[in-house]
Amino acid sequence: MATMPADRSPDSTLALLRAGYRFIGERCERYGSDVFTTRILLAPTICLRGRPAAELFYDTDRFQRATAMPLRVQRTLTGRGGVQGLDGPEHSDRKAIFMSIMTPAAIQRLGHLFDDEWRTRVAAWEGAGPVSLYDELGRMLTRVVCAWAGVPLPASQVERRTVELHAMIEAPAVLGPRHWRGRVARYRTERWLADLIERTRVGFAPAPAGSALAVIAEHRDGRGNLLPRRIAAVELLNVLRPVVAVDQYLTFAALALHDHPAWRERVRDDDEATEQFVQEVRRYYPFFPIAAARVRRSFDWQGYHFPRGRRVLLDLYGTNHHPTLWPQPELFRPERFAGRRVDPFELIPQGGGDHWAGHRCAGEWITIDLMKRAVTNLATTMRYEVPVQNLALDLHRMPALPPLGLTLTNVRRVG
Ligand code: HEM
Ligand code: MYR
Repeated sequence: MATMPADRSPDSTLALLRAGYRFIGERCERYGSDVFTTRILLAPTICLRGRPAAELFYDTDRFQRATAMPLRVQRTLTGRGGVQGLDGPEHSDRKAIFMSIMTPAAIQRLGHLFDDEWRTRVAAWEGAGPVSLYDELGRMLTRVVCAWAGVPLPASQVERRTVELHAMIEAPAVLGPRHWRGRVARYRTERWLADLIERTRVGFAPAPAGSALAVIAEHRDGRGNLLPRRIAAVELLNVLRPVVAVDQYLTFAALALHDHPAWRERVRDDDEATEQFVQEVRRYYPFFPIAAARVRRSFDWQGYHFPRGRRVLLDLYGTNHHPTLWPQPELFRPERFAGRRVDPFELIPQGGGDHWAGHRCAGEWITIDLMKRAVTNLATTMRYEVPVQNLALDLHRMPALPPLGLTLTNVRRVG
């Protein structure tokens, strides 16, 4: 058995938090290997990147999710007891809830709500001062996802809930106050939604049929039991929070249109070009950095031993920037997707493998649909200027928010 290249540092947790998106990639380049071992959270951890590694990582015979996610991520981003940490039949039962919500008709309904919201907001931006696109998109998506999911949200609560949902997304990989704000936000949001689930179940807050609220509140597992209400709240939050997180991709898409103005013309009335553009935004820009699992039973792979119980991290960002898969990965080139069939392990910003059988993101189609609508809206329904501002992304920060969220000025409606 070969010895895995090893990072010699006694513990690399802080190095990972500091290096951010390039942590695994830099070391792979240093060791000339897409597999290496290091110590994270004081325990030996195997890091992987690339297509073959992604195929391995999504093999549910070899990997499990139970106990894989660090507690600091569960207490902020994902919650505890939700779909992300389940395996086997329990995972299939829970995942089916999410996938049943993702029908083409439901995705279109969400899209129409988003387009309507966009029309209203562009009218408000016209003649107003500078617009912080990221902040606006956060509030827009909070309103839209709550309406779509059947969650009542008075206008006076939009700002507060947007701030809380953002706080959870910004917290998992930072130390200090930003981390603690995420924990508090999760506690408060789970309480809000657990209460709503309860009121829905007893008939005080009837949920529209087929909405995420109705489906999650009424779901019964294989034994006929309802989900405990705290778990139901975690799962409802697993719909609300990530839809709001799409605001980051929409901001990245606007940045990309600004940096590559020729694409503003190309995406007009051209669905294929819009799709290529959106796929390249998902590939190129940093968002969800790493997925985590544990070895379920010992096995050997590519001459290396993977012992039972070992934590394994798959570099999603690094796989999307792998030079063998994506020639000149640091260039933003949507045309690389023209005529290319992308298999389930190559482009993995939202995880790889199969949506139903594995942990691939349940919201991938929604994300792509909202991104296409945003690109079309930016390119066809409005004109605006992007004043001089710091638009550099900081790959050391996870997530790598645009520093001040992209300011637009002089917004005018067209069409
Ligand atoms: C899982 C990314 C949007 C719902 C995941 C995973 C990633 C991811 C990386 C984990 C994959 C793994 O563990 O192997 C993203 C990104 C998004 C996004 C970058 C863009 C903002 C959404 C949306 C929804 C959603 C819009 C709406 C419902 C979920 C759920 C899971 C998940 C429920 C858990 C799936 C499971 O464990 O089986 N997402 N996601 N995500 N995502 Fe997303
Ligand atoms: C969601 O809300 O589920 C989707 C988007 C979240 C993006 C969060 C990015 C930073 C996460 C670092 C976590 C490391 C996991 C091992």
